[in-house]
Amino acid sequence: MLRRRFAVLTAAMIMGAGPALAQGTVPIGAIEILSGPNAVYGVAIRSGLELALDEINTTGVLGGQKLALTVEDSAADKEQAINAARKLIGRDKVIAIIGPTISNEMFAAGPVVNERKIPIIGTSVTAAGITDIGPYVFRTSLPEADVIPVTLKHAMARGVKSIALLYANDDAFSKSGFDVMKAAAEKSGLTIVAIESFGQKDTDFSAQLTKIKALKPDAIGISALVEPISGVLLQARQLGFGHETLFIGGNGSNSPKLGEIAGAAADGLIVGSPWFIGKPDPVNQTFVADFRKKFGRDPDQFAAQSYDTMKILAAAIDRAGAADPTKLRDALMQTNFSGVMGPFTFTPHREPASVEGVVVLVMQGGKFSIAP
Ligand code: 1QQ
Repeated sequence: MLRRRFAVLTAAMIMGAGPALAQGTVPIGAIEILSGPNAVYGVAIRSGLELALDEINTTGVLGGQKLALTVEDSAADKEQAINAARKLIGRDKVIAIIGPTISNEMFAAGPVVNERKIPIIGTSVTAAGITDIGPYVFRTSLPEADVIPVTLKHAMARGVKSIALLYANDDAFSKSGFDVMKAAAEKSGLTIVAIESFGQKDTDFSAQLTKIKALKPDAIGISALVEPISGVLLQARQLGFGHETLFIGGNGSNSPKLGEIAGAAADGLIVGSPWFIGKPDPVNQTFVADFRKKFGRDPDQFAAQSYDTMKILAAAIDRAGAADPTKLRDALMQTNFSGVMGPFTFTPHREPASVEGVVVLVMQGGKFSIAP
């Protein structure tokens, strides 16, 4: 008995088994922002992944193996995102990676993962060009190019004819979202009265806002992450912008954090989203109830997207029939899933195929509801 145990131990040691994975687990990784001002996105995403994992691991994948998820913090830093990818691939031998949280990080870490031929799936990245990184890069989040035109159409139906654009010029998502806003505004015949930019760490936007105020646009489109957008809104109210000006956000403002930081200054802002907490279908209502039960708070769009993505990944692992990244890539291409976001398939370029579910939301009292 003793001898046998010794033999097992030695074999494990000879094989160099490091911090060994439990037998019969399938290692997967996630790279998310869990610290710093943008942690609100990554923490929501991690929660969605965990809730989906609970459900998946009641039966497991590949005939009963558990999915073992390792989440690395990228802190919104490109180098840290790259290191996280290397760790997950080299140390944890993951067969797929979910994340990173923001486009800036994906443009840095995506090429590293793609080169190793490991599927990587963004659940929140919306800049143009993400899946151009390579054939192993997928996303389940709708690009801004699919969402912003819907938001602008809604604004125009409410009588908006002129717009000023304001964006963070040192972040890939913010810049790309601005490009989309500008192109969509031009295409739909809106008059662009001003284009102003700032750095994402800036806290004083008064020069830009003062200029814009003198031009009296019907709307201001802001492309930035949640902290700078909140700062812009707070300062705009101080400078006397009232509700005669419609504030229009992009994906960065799809977080309840907007209301937490900006308070009433965010009231009235509209934003397009592929998901809404009040979606009445039973799949979504069960998700919302289960999420509240597990975490004691409401899910947001980012949690909904990651919840579906984990299930899309688990189903693809089963279809692949083995914990094999190349087979998994092919199996992901065959995705035909119905989740809290609605029906989901990938285009041949590994983007979400359907934009039908986009709704325009309005922020009021810290909560989003369907914009009237
Ligand atoms: C991107 C985004 C962010 C708002 C995700 C959190 O859309 O970086 O592409």
